[in-house]
Amino acid sequence: MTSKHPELNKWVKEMVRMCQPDTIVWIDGSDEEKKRLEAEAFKTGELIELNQEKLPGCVYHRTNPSDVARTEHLTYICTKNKNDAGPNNNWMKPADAYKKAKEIFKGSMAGRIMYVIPFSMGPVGSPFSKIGVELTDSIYVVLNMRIMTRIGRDVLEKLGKDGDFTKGLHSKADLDVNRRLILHFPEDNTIWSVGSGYGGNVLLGKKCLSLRLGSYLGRKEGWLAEHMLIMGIEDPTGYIAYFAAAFPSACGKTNLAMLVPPEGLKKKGYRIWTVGDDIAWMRIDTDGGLWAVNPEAGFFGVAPGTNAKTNPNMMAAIKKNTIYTNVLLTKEKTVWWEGGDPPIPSEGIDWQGKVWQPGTKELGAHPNSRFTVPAMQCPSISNRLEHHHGVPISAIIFGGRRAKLAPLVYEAFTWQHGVYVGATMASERTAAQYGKQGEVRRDPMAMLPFCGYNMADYFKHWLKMGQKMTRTPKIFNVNWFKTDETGNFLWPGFGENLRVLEWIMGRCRYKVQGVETPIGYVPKLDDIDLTGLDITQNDLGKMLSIDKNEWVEELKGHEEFFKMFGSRMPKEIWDEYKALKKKLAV
Ligand code: OXD
Ligand code: MN
Repeated sequence: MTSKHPELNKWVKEMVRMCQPDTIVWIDGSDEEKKRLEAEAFKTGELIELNQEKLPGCVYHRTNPSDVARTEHLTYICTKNKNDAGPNNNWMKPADAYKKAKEIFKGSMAGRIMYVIPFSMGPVGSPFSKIGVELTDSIYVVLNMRIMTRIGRDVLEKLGKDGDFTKGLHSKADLDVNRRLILHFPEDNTIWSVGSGYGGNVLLGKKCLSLRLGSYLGRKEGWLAEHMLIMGIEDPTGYIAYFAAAFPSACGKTNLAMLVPPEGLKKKGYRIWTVGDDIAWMRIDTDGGLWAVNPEAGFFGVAPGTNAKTNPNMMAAIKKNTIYTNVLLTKEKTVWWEGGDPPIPSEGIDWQGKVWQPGTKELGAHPNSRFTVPAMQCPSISNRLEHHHGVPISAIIFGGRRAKLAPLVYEAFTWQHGVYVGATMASERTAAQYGKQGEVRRDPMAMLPFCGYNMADYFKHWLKMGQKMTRTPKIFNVNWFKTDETGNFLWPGFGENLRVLEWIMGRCRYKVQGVETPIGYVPKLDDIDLTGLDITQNDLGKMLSIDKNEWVEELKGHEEFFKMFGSRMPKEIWDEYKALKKKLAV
């Protein structure tokens, strides 16, 4: 089989010449194809079939132990001009990058099959969507792409004879970390990934296309590709407000996207609708407002810590048709992970294939072990996931993990100020992350590893988008992680976060007032519903307080970060910096 698209056929031929696969298989996306591929992978051991009574349609996979996370130091943006990639990216000259990777790709698929996966990010045919084609030698990749994106015949049909598409090439090659490269060529609409089998590096629709190339295309075409969840909150009258929210990793983004209202608020009649947990593509629609689609069709979530309390909706979703990666495999062919629901299995095989028992020093599941699950299986999924225009965004929420400094919630004064709030986002490292605990990492809009071009230009693009809108979303910042003197969290988090979202919703509908502070508007103490919580208004006051000295100190970090971008940094951001400095001085 080939396609009706001469350019696509020509490119596949060229890549075949380089990678030398034995066979080429065009993926049609059918159920029979899925069964055939699974059977093939069970034979080779690439996949293990799980207990079909307890986990129907579920399979298990282990990656190479040296290949368990995104390798940011091997990820490059290859633009002709180094400054276009910016200080926020690793950079290689396109010609050098192609040459270096070619050496690894050459003959890498000998003895293997090359799968050609046509995929659509966003509903097939939506004006928001983008088409890509990924060539890969991994069945695991095909089966994951099948869940995370829309694949197959419909996509090829939509592409027609001359549609635009992103060229994605992936080979596991020999999985050697010294011969691993994740290369983005925004000027060629091309991605080359070699030497890895880990999701974030190899599911090319996700971080590579939807964020790195997506952000580049977004600037060129006048839209935003963001590392954000999208959720709707239905109030007791049936009105649904949609929010997009960006958090650095380890801040509970997936849990927030599908939270279950706590008892007190459920009685009021609130309901959550999940649109996406990781990526938002946002455009200005004909009404002058910002509309968002989730370009993905599945969730690629972190397993450890996911349980019936932290995320009951996800626990319900992953009971069928799910790919489990690097979790603990039990004797009865079910799965478990640290921070999962009881019972703890008496014995199992860990993510490295070794025997594990409770008390074993090593973890049963890798801290970055994952599940891949169709979004439609989530009980809170919104039917707007398939809507061509997505959802209208009322508020954009930024957040981070800060033990001090940032109050529980505050609202930016204007869009421009909100861009400043996003640009100065930061999070403190937790024990689960490599590096010094407590150290503050700047991660503007949670896009530092994902912005496919110079971040100074990215801030400029955000400012420009604000000027173009007539129904501009409000911008907020939240911090669930403020602690008391002894290091205990002040706020209970999880489902209770809805109490803060309720205030945000009230602000968007001009129903509650804010209290002005130097950094933005915070809630009046009466306006956060504390019913049923063991929190006094005095405690809440502490969570909402602003310590000017801490903020003056924080500003030094802002300045240092912005200076990295030199004269490319937009003046408006420096204006906001100066305005804040002045307010803090009085
Ligand atoms: C992810 C990430 O996997 O942000 O979503 O790393
Ligand atoms: Mn992410």
